[in-house]
Amino acid sequence: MTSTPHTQSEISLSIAAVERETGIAKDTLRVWEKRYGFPQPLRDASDDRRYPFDQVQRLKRIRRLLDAGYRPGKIVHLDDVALDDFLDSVNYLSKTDVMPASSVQLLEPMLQLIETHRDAELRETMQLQLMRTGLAGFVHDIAAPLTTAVGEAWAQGRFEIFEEHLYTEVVTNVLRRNLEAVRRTDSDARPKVLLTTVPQELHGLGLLMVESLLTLEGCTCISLGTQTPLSDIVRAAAACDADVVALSYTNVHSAAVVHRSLSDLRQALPGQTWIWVGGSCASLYQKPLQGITALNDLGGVSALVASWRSAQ
Ligand code: B12
Repeated sequence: MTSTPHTQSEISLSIAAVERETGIAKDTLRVWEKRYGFPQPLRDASDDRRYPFDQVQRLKRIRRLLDAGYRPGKIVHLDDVALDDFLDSVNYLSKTDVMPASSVQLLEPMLQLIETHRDAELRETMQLQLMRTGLAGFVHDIAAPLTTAVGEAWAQGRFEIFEEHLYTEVVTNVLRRNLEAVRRTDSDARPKVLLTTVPQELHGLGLLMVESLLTLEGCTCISLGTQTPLSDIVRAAAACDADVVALSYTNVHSAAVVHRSLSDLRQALPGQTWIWVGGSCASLYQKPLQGITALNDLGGVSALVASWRSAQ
């Protein structure tokens, strides 16, 4: 079967797809439409909203400004030129304040390799960096900030989705290969950590980074990859005799979803099985449950392992 490719101006998304793509809730989109006159979706034959591609792109920019602390009333009504002015100042601040100049210098050449689709050179550059810094240094100084930078570049329209996929393939490949080289063969090393994500969470790079660090800490890691149904996580934890279940949530979920899945899992797992949670959504997990530890970054992984070992 062949299909005619759509041009970007012909593409339109449903409200659910826009929510997924931008992280802006459906109700909020409807409220903004009434209150600020933007977005202005078209209607399909069933009178459902359809959001044209350019409006979705503008919504992504608005989302970035909201994340940077702007209020909707100040930015939702703005046109692309005005939004770009605000974004320039946010990008300037985030580059200079959040990412040290040395990091920008290190990452920008790799971003350019992604942009020009030189995947073999990217793989080679990453492998060289890894040999210089070791696996842990590579995870902290390259893989984590570069992944965030790739997400930013995509949100700003610098990268296309396929370029993000290309990057994901290369970094996954480099991490996996080097992780296998340090994995121990005795599977008795404790803690035994089962790693996965819940259904709807397709992002697995954070998990792979944690797996690398945990393996270097001498843990036994069993990764199920992404999207394991909760009942299967519970069965796998029992079958593998896991001491810890480690989960990763990026910011595609609402606080309610994160909290519900964690409390369901906490109830279903035996009390002695610890749960470690990370990823950008971990900060949404605000009502801590006993036996669950949430981390926003990779800096605390050694301390997590040490606290499990000292409790035995
Ligand atoms: C790669 C990527 C993809 C790949 C994933 C492939 C793969 N095999 O993983 C693909 C192409 C599949 C993808 C799909 C989508 N993506 Co995407 N993706 C990304 C990207 C670039 C990296 C994601 C990632 O791996 N992050 C992991 C790390 C780097 O981030 P982290 O969550 O902050 O975690 C850190 C720590 O907390 C720690 N950590 C993580 N887990 C754990 C666990 C434990 C136990 C511990 C201790 C620590 C820890 O490690 C990390 C490193 O510091 C991000 C950009 C970003 N900034 O994250 C977008 C991003 C997450 N994606 C986004 C979107 C919109 C999507 C899609 C909806 C797009 C679409 N139209 O299909 C889908 C949704 C899929 C879904 N339902 O989950 C948005 C989410 C926006 C929002 N809602 O707020 C982002 C933020 C991009 C953006 N800037 O807009 N994506």
